[in-house]
Amino acid sequence: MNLSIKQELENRYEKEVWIDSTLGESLESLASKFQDKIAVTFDQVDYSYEDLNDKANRVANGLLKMEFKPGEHMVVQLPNSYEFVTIVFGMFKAGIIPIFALPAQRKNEIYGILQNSGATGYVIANSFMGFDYLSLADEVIEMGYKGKILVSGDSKTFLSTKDLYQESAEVLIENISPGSIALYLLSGGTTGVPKLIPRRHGDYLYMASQVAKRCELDENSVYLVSLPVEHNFPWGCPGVIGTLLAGGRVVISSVSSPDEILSLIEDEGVTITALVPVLANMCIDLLEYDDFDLSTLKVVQIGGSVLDPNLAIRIEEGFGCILQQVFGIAEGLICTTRLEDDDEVRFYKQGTPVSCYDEPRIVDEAGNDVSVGEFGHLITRGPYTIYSYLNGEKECVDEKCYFLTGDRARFCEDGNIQVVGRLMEMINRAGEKIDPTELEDMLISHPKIEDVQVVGIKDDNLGEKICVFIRDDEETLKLNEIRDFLITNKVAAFKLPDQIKYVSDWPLTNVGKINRKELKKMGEIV
Ligand code: OOB
Repeated sequence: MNLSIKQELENRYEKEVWIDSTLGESLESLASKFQDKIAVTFDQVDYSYEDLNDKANRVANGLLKMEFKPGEHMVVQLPNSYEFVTIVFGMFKAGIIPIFALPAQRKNEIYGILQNSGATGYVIANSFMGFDYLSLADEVIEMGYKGKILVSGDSKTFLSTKDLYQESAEVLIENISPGSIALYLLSGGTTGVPKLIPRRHGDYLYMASQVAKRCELDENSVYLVSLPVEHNFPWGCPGVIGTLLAGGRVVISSVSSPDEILSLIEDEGVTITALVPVLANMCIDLLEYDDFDLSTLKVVQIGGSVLDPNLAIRIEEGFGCILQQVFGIAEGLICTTRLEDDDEVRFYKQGTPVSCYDEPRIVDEAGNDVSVGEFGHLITRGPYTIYSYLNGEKECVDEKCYFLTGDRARFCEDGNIQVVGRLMEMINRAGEKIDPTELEDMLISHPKIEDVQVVGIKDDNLGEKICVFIRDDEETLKLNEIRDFLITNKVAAFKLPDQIKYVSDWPLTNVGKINRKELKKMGEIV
């Protein structure tokens, strides 16, 4: 990476683009502007902007009293709750940097994160969804973690988050600059220890407010957090941060289940929520045999993985509102469709970057820009995209500071981007490259297939072979029927599947994306 290019970009962003504030200061001014207006609803209780600010101040003072120091790292692994928001804002105010771990993460990942970050604190709930986090805390201590542990709920051995709120609510904002690190998000890998993504106050505020503009949020907006809140999508795209900046209300669902989500939309008059495709599909299945009044809903954002256009259409019909596609990476770049885009764009494309300072490019293997309409590697730089992970792990940008997304995408004639999958997911069968999405798009049009994934499975002779996974309780089609169907549709012989498997449910990642690495493993089992 060329450091002088980086410096030039940074100077410009700082001067022209970033919001000149910190997350803590922003909450302070939102509280004086919106006062007793409801900021957050959780578990049927409403909390005002002033309440959130007051609690954040208490937490900030409480943390410093517990001898956490500004600049230190704390891993936060809490379930979706109001407390997550108050604690994290308390950290922003005290200058302590939260690392957003997911409740679904376990011993090896958590210990890896604690160790890589040198965290001095680890915040957990005592238990959630039947899992005992106190035992997890014992395990990471056994593995060598030496920092403090704070528990929400009962615990005999560890510190309690309740003690944080005892301290005075006097305003406290450590001397933090908008360009300093506010939080660490986790990279979206499906195995191994996730990399830590540093996001800064000014860049995060800027991104969230840009996405909020795209979603046309205002003081009447009611945003439902349906996904795990630690994920970039529900936290900042526009998520919690963008909604608060617009003066709206955030409703928090404690679990990502269709019945909880649909009930909350009805009960709380939700106007916008964000889902991953699999979860949206589950909601639509439920809507087919259960009635919910979703009339307040204006926008359903879908992102996180490739959305099949047939599902896109069903989402608008099922939810009775506008679909907004969101392509995003925790490392930065966010692209969305606009609410007024036509069907062609809303159903098939992922829109345009939320900032005119974003510089996405599509390049070939040699790093040269490809023409409009051609697929290639999506790389990008911009005011809220990172240049490196914590500890500089692995070079993730090129010489000119473009972040390498690893996604295969193209620019369409109309300027919208279309992301079709991961570059590495191209199946390499005896040297021939096969794009799994091409087969998936074709197979989904078969009347007996409702949900399908195509993955490459390791094979001694071919390198990789093509495996079709169909989600269905019954085995309705045989391999030769699928091959015949593809042949009728003029698919080249080298792209014909070698294997077919049925599953009743997809294996999912921590945030509910289809876990394709797990599918590969399942495909290898004969
Ligand atoms: C979001 O962020 P991450 O960091 O968990 O995952 C990023 C990866 C992308 O590189 C891409 O492979 C995939 O997830 N992805 C999509 C997509 N949105 C994300 N692939 C196809 N279509 C889309 N719409 O997943 C994320 C962060 C902020 C907002 C939304 C999603």
